[in-house]
Amino acid sequence: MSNTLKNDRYLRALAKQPVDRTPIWMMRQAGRYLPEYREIRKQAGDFMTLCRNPELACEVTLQPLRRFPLDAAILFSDILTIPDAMGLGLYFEQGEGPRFERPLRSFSDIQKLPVPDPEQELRYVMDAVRTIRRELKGEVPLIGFSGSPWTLATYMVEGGSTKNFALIKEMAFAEPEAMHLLLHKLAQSVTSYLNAQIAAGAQSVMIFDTWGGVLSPRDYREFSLTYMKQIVNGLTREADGRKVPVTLFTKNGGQWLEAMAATGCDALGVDWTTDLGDARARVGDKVALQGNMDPSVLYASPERIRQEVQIILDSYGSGSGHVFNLGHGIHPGVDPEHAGAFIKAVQEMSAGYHSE
Ligand code: 1CP
Repeated sequence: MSNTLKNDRYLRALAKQPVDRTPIWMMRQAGRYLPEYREIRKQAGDFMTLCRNPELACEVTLQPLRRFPLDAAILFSDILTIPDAMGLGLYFEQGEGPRFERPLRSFSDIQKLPVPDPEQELRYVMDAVRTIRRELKGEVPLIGFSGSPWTLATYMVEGGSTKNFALIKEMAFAEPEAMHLLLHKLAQSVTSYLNAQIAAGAQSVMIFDTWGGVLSPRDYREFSLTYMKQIVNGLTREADGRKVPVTLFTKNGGQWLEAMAATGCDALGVDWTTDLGDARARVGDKVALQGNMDPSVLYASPERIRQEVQIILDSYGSGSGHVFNLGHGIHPGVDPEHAGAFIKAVQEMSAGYHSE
């Protein structure tokens, strides 16, 4: 596969190489805030039909890039494809978020779980990666992704989204052996899934640990970080003669940035509850940083959005190693014009922080 990129600012920033301005992409940049996404989603019927169709998945991946001058594309899929491929039966109830038909209830459920073969049960994801790479025509890099073992386990044990994490924490504390067997199988599954995405053409990968932040510091290391580290160690780190950077993101994980950086990953996603400049001072030269505007700022006026962009650029300071992003996914109710104002602000205002 040809590896020449017209715009490689995102990969250069992750490698802390000089850039002309700070690259930007937005978590959940393809999705419900875009009317063109809602249109395709309506045609497809449901969300998983969209994910399972490589042409449609490619189309919605490219939608935000047609509208905005973003510096990276992210595969349109979901973190819950792995549990689905393990046989749990993923479905979406209208307006209710993800659910599983067969959540994990016992040690024997976990013992029976297979580690999926990405080119078999998850072939539709790999086909989407191949299609998107072809259609991107080298414009910008493609980001592949997965959930972290802990985050996937929360959905698999709870049977869907949860507010208090009662069942998963009961398992962690009352049946640690079962918990660890599940996390071990998920770490193996995520490693082969991400390696298959890299083989199919993903030029960078990100691990979303959306729920690591509900754990105590000790439990975070035991149940989440250990397994993300195993994954980082098992990933293909180079493809077509270029480094494939790995970004770890633990939502509400600001207090653990040093420990996360020590896993050997290339970059950390930072949410808005941590000051980016403090984060930079703490991790030093070890990793690049991605973030970290509160997605709710996009409800405010373009002027207010610009102010916030300025605050974040000042906080990180000059030099490479920063990928601008939201601290979490863009909300479905945001006006796409405001997203456009945000991206424009980063592009216009960030050049002064780079001397190239
Ligand atoms: O159209 C619809 O109704 C479905 C909404 C939707 C979308 C657009 C879901 C269901 N998933 C997605 C796509 C998605 N999910 C992407 C690709 C889009 C892009 O970024 O451009 C990605 C990277 C994800 C990742 C994801 N899914 C995470 C981790 C990141 C995060 O936001 O914290 C999580 C936790 C999920 C689970 C999930 N899938 C869908 C929803 C609504 C949820 C969240 C459920 C919950 O809050 O517990």
